[in-house]
Amino acid sequence: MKTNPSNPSRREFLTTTTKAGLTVGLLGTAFSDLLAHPHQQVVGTGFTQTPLPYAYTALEPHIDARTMEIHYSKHAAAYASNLRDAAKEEGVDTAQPLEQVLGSISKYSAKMRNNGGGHYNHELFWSILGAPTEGGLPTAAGTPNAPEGALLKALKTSFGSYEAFVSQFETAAKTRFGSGWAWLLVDASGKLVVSSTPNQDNPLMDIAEIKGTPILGLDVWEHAYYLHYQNRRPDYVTAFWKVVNWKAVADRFAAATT
Ligand code: MN3
Repeated sequence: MKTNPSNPSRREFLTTTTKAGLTVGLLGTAFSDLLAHPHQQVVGTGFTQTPLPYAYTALEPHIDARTMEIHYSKHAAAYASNLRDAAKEEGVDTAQPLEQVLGSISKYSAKMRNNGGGHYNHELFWSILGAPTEGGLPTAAGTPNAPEGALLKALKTSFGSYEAFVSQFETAAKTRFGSGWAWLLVDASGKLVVSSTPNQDNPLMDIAEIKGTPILGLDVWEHAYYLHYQNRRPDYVTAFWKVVNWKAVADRFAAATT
């Protein structure tokens, strides 16, 4: 999945080339194919919820089924619905990837910022979680479901070691005051960086303190953990590593760096 807003989306490219093709009368077979399927080319995050890629129970015992059900079907569903309302009110084309709107979010309303961010952040969050792996923190390449290959190399280059990255990320998640998110992102120079944002902001937004393409995110709003962990956010943050789907993170890393 392409999530880097700094690259023109495939849809944008197709729209542009299709118009150019029509203008100069170069409607070949390929263009005819494209015109026959004009709405199948959105690459990136859409404006509706994608189905959760696993059951509500899949992340037990680290993230409980009741929390997942309420989180996905109530909280995240509301962000998606409110985002579509905001898009309608502000005349935003929902065929474009949401990433493009987030990149210039300062031009839109608070409703768009809160719900566009809320929707994007949760779609990313569901995608980088997966069935628990035993053995706790993956600490080396070769450990089942640990970062490996180019991603592991980049983590070591950027943070010194995998453990140093984990420590920095946990600090960001534990010390975010109130509601927000912790992120691992790829910045403009291709370096991996840890950050945290308040509320539903994220690193794609032009108003973000540290900008880049997020490839891993942790929701530290109380609604994400309170039923199971109550006030013990640090325990939730530590347990998070057991349900990270590193393959999905690696895919996002590859998409953000190619
Ligand atoms: Mn949430």
